[in-house]
Amino acid sequence: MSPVPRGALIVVEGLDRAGKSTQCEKLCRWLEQEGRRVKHMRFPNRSTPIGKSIDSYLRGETQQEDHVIHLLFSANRWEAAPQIIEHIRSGTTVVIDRYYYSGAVYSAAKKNPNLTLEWAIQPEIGLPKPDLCIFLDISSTDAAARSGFGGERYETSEMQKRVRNLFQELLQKPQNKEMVAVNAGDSMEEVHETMRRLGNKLFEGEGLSKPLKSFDY
Ligand code: Z5A
Ligand code: MG
Repeated sequence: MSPVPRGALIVVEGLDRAGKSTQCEKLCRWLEQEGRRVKHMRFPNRSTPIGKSIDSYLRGETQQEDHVIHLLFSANRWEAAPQIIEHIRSGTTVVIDRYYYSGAVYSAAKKNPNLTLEWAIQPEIGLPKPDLCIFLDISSTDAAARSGFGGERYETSEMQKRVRNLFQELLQKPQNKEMVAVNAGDSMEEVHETMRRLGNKLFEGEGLSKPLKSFDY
């Protein structure tokens, strides 16, 4: 009996209101229609004890030292890592709304001199590495014009500009070849169509015949 082919690990990243959650939903629905098993996850996962601390921090109800909250975001991914690996191994494709790329850039964007991008990326080393990371790129002005912007900590245009620059920095790094930028200013259907194309390319390529990698920097 031939082994079950592994699932793919697909991450959707971008600024607040770039359309990540909308596009993750659409991508999952399309993958299911294509006959694939799919698990939709998101970070922060606010349902765990660590996630609840993150949630109250993001709502401004509690304070945390910058490094502490950074490590909590990372721990929130590490606590899910065994589950991600098991889904992929058993043939389920995992679609994740935000992952360690957000982890690194939001903390580094705080301009704390002791919390650089290089420092912020370290606790993420060893996490399951995505086969594809779709970066939904949108200007902070366009993102701010979409409904719901402004409710949580970090949702200021200055912070969003720095976050966008840091995402661009990650895109340039040779170790992040799985990152692809997509214009998130296009219509929802256009963005979805581009993402379907990227999905088809991934499933038709050689990459998924190789084992899932661990993130290395
Ligand atoms: N954070 C961190 O610091 N460290 C970490 O490790 C992680 C996260 C993982 C909460 O994240 C915060 O946590 C976040 C980063 C930080 N920063 N802040 N603040 P979150 O993921 O829970 O929440 P969010 O990212 O603020 O934003 P969001 O609301 O989830 O945005 P979205 O998912 O990208 O957008 P959406 O909900 O799909 O769409 C937003 C609206 O735009 C909605 O009305 C849509 O109908 C509309 N929309 C979507 N696409 C389009 C297009 N193409 N055209 C027009 N309108 C559209
Ligand atoms: Mg969202």
